[in-house]
Amino acid sequence: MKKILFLFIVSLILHSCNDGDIIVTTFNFDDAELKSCGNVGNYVFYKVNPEALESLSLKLGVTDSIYKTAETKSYILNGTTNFVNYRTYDGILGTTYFCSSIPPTSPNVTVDYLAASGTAEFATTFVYDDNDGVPEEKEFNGDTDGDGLPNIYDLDDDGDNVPTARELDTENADGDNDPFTNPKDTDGDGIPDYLDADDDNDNVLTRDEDKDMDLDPTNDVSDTSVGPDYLNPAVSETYEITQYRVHTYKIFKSVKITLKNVVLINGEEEITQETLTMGTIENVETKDKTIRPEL
Ligand SMILES: [Ca+2]
Ligand SMILES: [Ca+2]
Ligand SMILES: [Ca+2]
Ligand SMILES: [Ca+2]
Repeated sequence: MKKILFLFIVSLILHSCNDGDIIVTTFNFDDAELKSCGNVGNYVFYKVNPEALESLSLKLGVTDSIYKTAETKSYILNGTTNFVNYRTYDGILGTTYFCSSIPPTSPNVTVDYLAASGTAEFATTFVYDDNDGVPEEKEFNGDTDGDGLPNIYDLDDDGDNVPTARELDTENADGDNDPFTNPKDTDGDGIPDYLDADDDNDNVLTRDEDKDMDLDPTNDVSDTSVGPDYLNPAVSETYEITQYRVHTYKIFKSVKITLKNVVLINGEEEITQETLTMGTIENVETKDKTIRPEL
């Protein structure tokens, strides 16, 4: 999967309430990787710029499973359970500074801004992998067999109980070592086998040419000189199959975090940011799914 590098450059304007002076400063989290730890009830997101001995961190005491769905969620910063800190230190932060259960005693915090208002926006995106040999961008954008699993994460796209991976160019007939190019089309009807529910065009669904009814049509062979019955138009016995095989797929989840309308406060000093991009965490969560779709 692609790694996306987000450059993180933020210019801040500090307003000093005491004398009306405006101090302009820049802090720079270029190349600082957004990291996270914790879990439901106590999420921590942080990035550290070791050169300037500074950090930007977000604590979220929410009970949501943040990455459950591919959508954008907003959490209100309230200063107690949900808040942002911008801090500087008198020394380099250890790698476990933000994630240890006992707060580290060093380095010391030298400047501490707290944001108790604004929102933290979480944009979660999913990448699916059904490991079926069809590249995600080449999958049909829909649900060929209507089993509720879109082709991008359906390992049996035509629902014939023969996995897509076994219906491509499995013999490497074209010699290019890519099973997706020139996929098999046994009956020559112009529909490749992996999208064809009746692969031999004998008017019996491949799924029903399953004599031992074990949800695997590939092991039912009446004539060994031809091959499995579902690829042999001379054999057209039908068995009433009422189930799909079990399907598995993976979801790789990534999240982009953006702070909106945050007001960082340190005593009488305020830093206001309309939009502050914290960054993206690739593969923040990976899920293995197992499901038997309804036939
Ligand atoms: Ca499907
Ligand atoms: Ca698929
Ligand atoms: Ca098929
Ligand atoms: Ca057939």
